[in-house]
Amino acid sequence: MSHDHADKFAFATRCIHAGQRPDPATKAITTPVYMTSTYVQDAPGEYVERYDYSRAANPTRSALEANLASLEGGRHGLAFASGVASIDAVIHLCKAGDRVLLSDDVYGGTFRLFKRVYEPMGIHITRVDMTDHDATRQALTDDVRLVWLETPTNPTLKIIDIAAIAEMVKKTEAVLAVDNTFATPALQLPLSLGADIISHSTTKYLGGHADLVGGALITDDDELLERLRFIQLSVGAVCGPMDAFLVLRSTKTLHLRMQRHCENAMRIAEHLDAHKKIEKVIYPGLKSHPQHEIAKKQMSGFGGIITCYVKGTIDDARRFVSDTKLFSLAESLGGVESLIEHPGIMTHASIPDAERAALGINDQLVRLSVGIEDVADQIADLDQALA
Ligand code: P1T
Repeated sequence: MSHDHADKFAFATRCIHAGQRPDPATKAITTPVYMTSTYVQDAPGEYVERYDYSRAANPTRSALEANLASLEGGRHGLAFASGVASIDAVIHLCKAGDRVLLSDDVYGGTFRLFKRVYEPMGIHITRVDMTDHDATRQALTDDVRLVWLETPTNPTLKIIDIAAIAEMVKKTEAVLAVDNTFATPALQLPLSLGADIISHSTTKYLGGHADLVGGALITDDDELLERLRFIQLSVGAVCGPMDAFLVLRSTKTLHLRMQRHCENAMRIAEHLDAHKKIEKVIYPGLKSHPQHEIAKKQMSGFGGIITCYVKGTIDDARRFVSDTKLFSLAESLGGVESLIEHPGIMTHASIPDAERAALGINDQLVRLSVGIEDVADQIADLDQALA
């Protein structure tokens, strides 16, 4: 099946087939890893499609880009060397003097890129709690050219109503970019809700096996594609062919993995919610989550990430994350294996103390990336560590 015909099919079928076809040279069913830097030209400037040099295009990367575009319901994909490289490409749509409106709770590295790399270069940054629509509307001043949000947010799992924000942004000159890393297209389709660009850290669920670092952008807009493709070619942080192959291999099972991540996370969230050593659990699937109704509306599942506040002090939280055995103490998320971490010390350390405190990223906060192991084993591990 060529990707030209893939969009007639349901999500699970597209996971496996979109963007891929038997290799034209041999009919190999699996897209080969094209380890090549360049392509032979018949005459100067005469080459196949866009294949003149591998920074511009590589067939393995092209297959991944088409696959991800199809899964997100967009027409165009671009694969990058990391999630932050894909964010960096979007920021390049702005120039000095422009303003970016950023959701207040984002991955620490995203905050660092906007605040510490681009703000000193003259791009203004406003951060706002996008669950507060009045505040967001007020923050959408005339100079805003890019609105960037994550939902669910990292790490406090706020759910932002993408359609509501898109409606506000449509009335302005800004572009709306949604980081869909936590939900993935298996659970949430931001383009269908009005986003202009989707960003991914493919390091996470799309890669799914903790064996690569990568990123991607998806858009349905031809003009945005041309601008982003030019930035990708010029800046050069492209996804290499081996990493593209690994992500492509992983998206074949994305629908199944996400289903299990969601099932296990729901069980664990309920279990921790009733645990005497846990102060509070944040999981979009719990009725107690402040935006549970929005999550039900815009997501088809609640994801594999749980955050919780451990009772006691930072030492109790440290002991919890250090004493799990099945849940490995590590940054990152979205792999088949369960991970646990302390955002304040680890993934969100680059956010200033006062801002972290205001967001609720405190000493007691622990983040779980619930893997697809047996849920009884996962629960037993968390219980023994809490005991
Ligand atoms: O690590 P990289 O592939 O560059 O992706 C950055 C990134 C972008 N967006 C979101 C929502 C992310 O969570 C990340 C990376 N996050 C972690 C490493 C983490 O442990 O939260």
